[in-house]
Amino acid sequence: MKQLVFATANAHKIAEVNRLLQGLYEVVPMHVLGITEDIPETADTLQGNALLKAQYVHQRLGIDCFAEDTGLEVEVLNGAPGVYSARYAGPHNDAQANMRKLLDALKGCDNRRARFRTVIVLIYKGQTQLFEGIVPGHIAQVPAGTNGFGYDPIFVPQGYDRTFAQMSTAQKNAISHRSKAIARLVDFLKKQP
Ligand code: ITT
Repeated sequence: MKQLVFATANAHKIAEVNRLLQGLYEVVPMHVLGITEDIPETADTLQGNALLKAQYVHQRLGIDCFAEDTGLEVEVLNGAPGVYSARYAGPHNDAQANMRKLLDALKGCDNRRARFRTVIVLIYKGQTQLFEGIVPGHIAQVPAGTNGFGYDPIFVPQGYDRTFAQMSTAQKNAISHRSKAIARLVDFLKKQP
């Protein structure tokens, strides 16, 4: 099977993407190829950070690879935490602290509209390709559910009455920001000779 290197250190992302690409590509996480250090994410856009991660791995290994950056964009917060979602409550990517801070910021707020946005950068045969996936929804009043990761316990996708964390991986994957972006990546790859 064809291989694709995924420039991420996030085991949850690897598991989700593995399921999405099952039967099409073997996803090779960067750590398997010896890249275990943190790649600096110093850009101020999702696209910029995804590009930094993909370029880092491409420069090190010289093979086709992709990276993604995801942000939770809240309407009344003008799109925050957005590109800073991982570090919203501090430098340690602490999901509980991040969710607490967001729920505090929205206390008493009726407009809880939010969306997850994923940007994938693929470096394929030396060319850079971009793919985006968005899922609209809202921020719950309190966390619910134990599946998934990050902000999943407080994000309710539009048309549903439960959080991503109350869904199975298969249910989340059927509608998620990441799966939409991955579907576009797959469309592109299928068209390549
Ligand atoms: P990388 O190695 O790929 O950079 P990361 O965990 O640092 O992994 P991001 O920079 O994309 O990932 O972090 C975005 C933040 O949003 C981080 O706090 C994640 O936990 C959270 N996040 C990303 N995807 C999510 C999803 O599908 N559901 C819930 N939270 C998510």
